Amino acid sequence: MAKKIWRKVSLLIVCVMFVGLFHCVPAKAATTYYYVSTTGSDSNNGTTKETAFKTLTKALTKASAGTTIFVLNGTYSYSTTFKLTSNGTASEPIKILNYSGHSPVIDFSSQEYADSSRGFQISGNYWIIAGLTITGAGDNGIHISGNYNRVQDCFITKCGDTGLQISNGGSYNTITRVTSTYNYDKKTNGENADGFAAKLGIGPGNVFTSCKAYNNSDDGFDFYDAKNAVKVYDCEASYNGVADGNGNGFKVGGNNSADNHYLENCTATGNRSRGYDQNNNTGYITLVNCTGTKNNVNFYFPKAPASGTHKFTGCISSGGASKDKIVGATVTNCSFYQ
Ligand SMILES: [Ca+2]
Ligand SMILES: [Ca+2]
Ligand SMILES: [Ca+2]
Repeated sequence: MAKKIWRKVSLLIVCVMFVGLFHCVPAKAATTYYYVSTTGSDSNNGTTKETAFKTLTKALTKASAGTTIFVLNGTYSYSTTFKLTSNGTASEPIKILNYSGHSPVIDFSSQEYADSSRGFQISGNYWIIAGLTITGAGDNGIHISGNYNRVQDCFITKCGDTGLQISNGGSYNTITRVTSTYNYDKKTNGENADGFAAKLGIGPGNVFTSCKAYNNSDDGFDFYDAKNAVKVYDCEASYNGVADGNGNGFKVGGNNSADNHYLENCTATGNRSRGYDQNNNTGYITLVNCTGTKNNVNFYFPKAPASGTHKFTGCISSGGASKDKIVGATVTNCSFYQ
């Protein structure tokens, strides 16, 4: 016991000796709050509602682990991409939030229509974006290539490509209660703009929960050539497919990548082509309690996986114009149109 106490006392003495030199006790950075208001000024200090910054651009120059930026009501127009390259931490993410009860709109419609014209481009880790309406980006409203980011309670619309896209290795991102709608790539006649995409080489651990994709020109959700499995809970894909768009609700993989995607409690309604579709995904898909209603084809899985079987449980198909195609699946308590 005496030895233990002496060890503690000596450690304390050593710490005291080196405080200021080596910071024995790591100081916990205080959460720092900044405010953005249409009536603010970028020469303010930004630290209260009354002394808010005018632009998110200015507030983001202050962003580091533990920073929270509150955005007040109003429409904020920007023509450049917010490149979120800093990193938060698990315990101190960097947050961009609507101020409580406020519904700010971030309007990118003055952006050039180009692949590089994203609204928010998150290559950093541990960001949280919540409570924003994001509209009119020349490409994706939000593009994520970083890890452990969260987007929640946002409304994304009228972007020139997919509303929210995860690509380039993005891992462990969670997208919750986000709606993505009326996205349309006009110069390619609608063939690319999905509601949500996790495609073209993502990492593991990406999850969509309670998200809605409707009236997008291409697909609702697209996991083409993902390279890793995505999990989807309680999501909805409706009435997608305009002009040259494919018009699938959930396109769960393709390009001979073996990705074992998992969907539970999802609904696909009125999509121009298929409710649940894949194009040469060689992995197996698990669908639990998913419904397809009034799509041209509700469930389209015409090929057996390269290994394993698809697992469809409690799925219901109704009102499809053409028959479902189900091959290589273990089917339990489902009602398909065959
Ligand atoms: Ca594009
Ligand atoms: Ca397409
Ligand atoms: Ca697509």
